[in-house]
Amino acid sequence: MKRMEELLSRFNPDTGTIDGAPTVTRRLSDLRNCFADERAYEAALQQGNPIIYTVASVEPAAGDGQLHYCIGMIMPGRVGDEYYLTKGHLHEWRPAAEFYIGLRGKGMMLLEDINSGESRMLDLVANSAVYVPGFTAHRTVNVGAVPLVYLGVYPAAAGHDYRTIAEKNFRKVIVMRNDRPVLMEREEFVRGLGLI
Ligand code: S6P
Ligand code: ZN
Repeated sequence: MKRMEELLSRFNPDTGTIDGAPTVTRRLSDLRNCFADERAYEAALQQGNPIIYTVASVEPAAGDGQLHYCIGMIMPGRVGDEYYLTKGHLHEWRPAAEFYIGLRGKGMMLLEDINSGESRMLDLVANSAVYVPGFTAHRTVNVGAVPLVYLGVYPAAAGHDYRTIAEKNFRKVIVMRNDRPVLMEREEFVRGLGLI
């Protein structure tokens, strides 16, 4: 039997931390090319380099059948009309699915099927969960006024592929229109800004 610390974890949905787990911090400067509005991104960087999100991860064991999990916390805010977001990724092991559970705040997930190219925007709020199938790029955004906190559970073998997203980015963006999040074609959004 594993040690108690490997079986039980205590997390804090207010701080987005898990006792004893390492936390990665992503600041605005780490998110170059993630926001479609590059002009607003550069302008925001001139104002400072705030923390956009943190991820505390627990990776008890590697190998087939094992699970890893994390708590993500995304701050409220926007760059232009785009809500604060995660880098977004595919799993290195493409068939790996993931399960997200909302703990606090008001968020949305952007899913993009890499085979069909189809996109979906789904609520991620307390008492709801989003199933991210394999072969699906996923990004999380905070569309509310308080930090968004969620738990993600994924196969230990999933791995992160940020490269593919960095090269092509998502086809769609979640932006604020009339105070509400809407899903738009990236190209249409960028054209509307006069950037192409
Ligand atoms: C891992 C899982 C999450 C994300 C976290 C941050 O498979 O999807 O732990 O890593 O939400 O997002 P990102 O895109 O920066 O890894
Ligand atoms: Zn993932």
